[in-house]
Amino acid sequence: MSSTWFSHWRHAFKLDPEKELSDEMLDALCTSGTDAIIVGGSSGVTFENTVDLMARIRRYELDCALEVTTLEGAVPGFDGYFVPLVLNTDKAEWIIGKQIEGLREFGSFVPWDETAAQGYIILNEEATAAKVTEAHTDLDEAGVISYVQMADRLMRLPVIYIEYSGKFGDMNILKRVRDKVEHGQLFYGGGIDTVDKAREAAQWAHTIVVGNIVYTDLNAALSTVEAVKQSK
Ligand code: 1GP
Repeated sequence: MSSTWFSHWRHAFKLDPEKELSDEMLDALCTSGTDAIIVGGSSGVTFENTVDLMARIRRYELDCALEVTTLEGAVPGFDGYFVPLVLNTDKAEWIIGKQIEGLREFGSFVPWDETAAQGYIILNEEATAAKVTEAHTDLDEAGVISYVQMADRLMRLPVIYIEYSGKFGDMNILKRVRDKVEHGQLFYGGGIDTVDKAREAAQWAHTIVVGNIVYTDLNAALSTVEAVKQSK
């Protein structure tokens, strides 16, 4: 795995700018020992709510990155930027189209050294991102591996993101994916809401991402950090 600004991340919280989070909750997340906060959402992301959340996270000393999913939500001032490419869709706009629109408009402002593409493989059909992008989520193991090889070997993307957002995924598939990833950093996200799930996913993924549970059970979300720290 080559060295990047996010190489050391084992655990990250993903926060949605559209969702409400009190100062106390944000403080608990930012001082939990997690490596980073990723700001991103599948809908309702605006310049205003993204700037607002960034400014609140910036008071803390931890990495804060933006997953750029809309043009209006592309806000300067983050430590790093991720540009998602959804690989398992036939809709070219999600693989390269929106990204080209973004570069046409903002290409000269991109901080390239702190910007990385993520090869998303979305595997939960119920996830908003799967619906929006019309992702082919019904892949068998060989299918998933072929996307991983595309992302990691052919496209040499710095991040391979196995995304089950909203549901805990198939850990056997994640294990097989890990065996195949040679160059990129393997991110896993989806349904991590207990210490055990965090530990299991962290066994195979380089980086685990914890999202939804932050908003429904903060203590459970915080416990996932400890699971990863113990496995370091
Ligand atoms: C979402 O991968 C993240 O993009 C995390 O998933 O919200 O299910 O934790 P959850």
